[in-house]
Amino acid sequence: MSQLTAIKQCNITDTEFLTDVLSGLAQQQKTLPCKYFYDDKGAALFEQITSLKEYYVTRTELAILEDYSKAIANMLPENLSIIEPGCGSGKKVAYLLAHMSNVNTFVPFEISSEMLNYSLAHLSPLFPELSISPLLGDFTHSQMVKQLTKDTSLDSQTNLVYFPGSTLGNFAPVKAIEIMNNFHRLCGVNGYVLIGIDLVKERQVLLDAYNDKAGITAAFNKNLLQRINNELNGTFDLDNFSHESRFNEQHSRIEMHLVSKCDQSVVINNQRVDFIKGESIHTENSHKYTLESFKQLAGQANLNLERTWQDDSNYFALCLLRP
Ligand code: AVI
Repeated sequence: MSQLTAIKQCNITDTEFLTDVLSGLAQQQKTLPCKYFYDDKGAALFEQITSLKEYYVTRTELAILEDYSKAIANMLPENLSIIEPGCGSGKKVAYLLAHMSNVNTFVPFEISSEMLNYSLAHLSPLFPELSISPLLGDFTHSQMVKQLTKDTSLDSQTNLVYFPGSTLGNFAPVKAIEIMNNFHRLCGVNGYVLIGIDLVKERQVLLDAYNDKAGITAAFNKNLLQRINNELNGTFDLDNFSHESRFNEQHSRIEMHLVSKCDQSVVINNQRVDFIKGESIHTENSHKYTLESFKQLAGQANLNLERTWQDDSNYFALCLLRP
């Protein structure tokens, strides 16, 4: 039987969806935080995105894991604990665990207790010998991570912080450094960090990955407006917005936007927001790195790049870092 320790929890403050939405839409370049994409419908749409032909990200990372998890395991010591911030369903770590005999504990670290329970239910029968020690909290919240590392026995083990999926790319550089600092804290002085990053590549490949022919990414983007309608009494007409993916050369990132097709007004919780034709709401950034730019970024969190594993086309990299 796998061992399961009690879920450790740190207080999570209200997400303040309404405040974030209204303040984002009050800016000159209207924005909405991408973390709100993932209600049930958004999570299901993202799951569909991961198997789209144009969206190479997930299958490329999984292929790298398939090819190199033995090599990755060989770089790591015995009796390892894997901590996965934002582990979701636990699907990705299962690939890693399947090839590693040196792991005795898995620490799923999630903001959603439902997802934590789901990952436990998924992983326990697959890895009956594994001890699973869930943490409920927000890995982007530095104070919370500080508190959790104090309250737990994480530093009595050798830890690998595993952060796949190119999720780091969804954060602006300053926040990405802060998050890697949190990983530094979580892994401890003798620990390891394994991060999946999406690499710079031909522009059209990037644009298509975020604007697929079947319109799933467009539906994912527009679902954010639907969520505002559902949860904040919004009056968005989804047909009055079109989805766009743009490449921002200066910041080396894909941006997703929702462009207003006409002059229009929308009401959210009794507050009016005006749009002119052609004006956009910037909904997501997905930064694309070179190995050098990523090395520099990680260096600012005092993490050194030790090894990388890539696919043959150099689309994606798994990067092993150490304090
Ligand atoms: C979750 N994240 C890594 C995805 C990405 O590629 O930036 C989110 C996404 N947005 C549109 N397609 C996928």
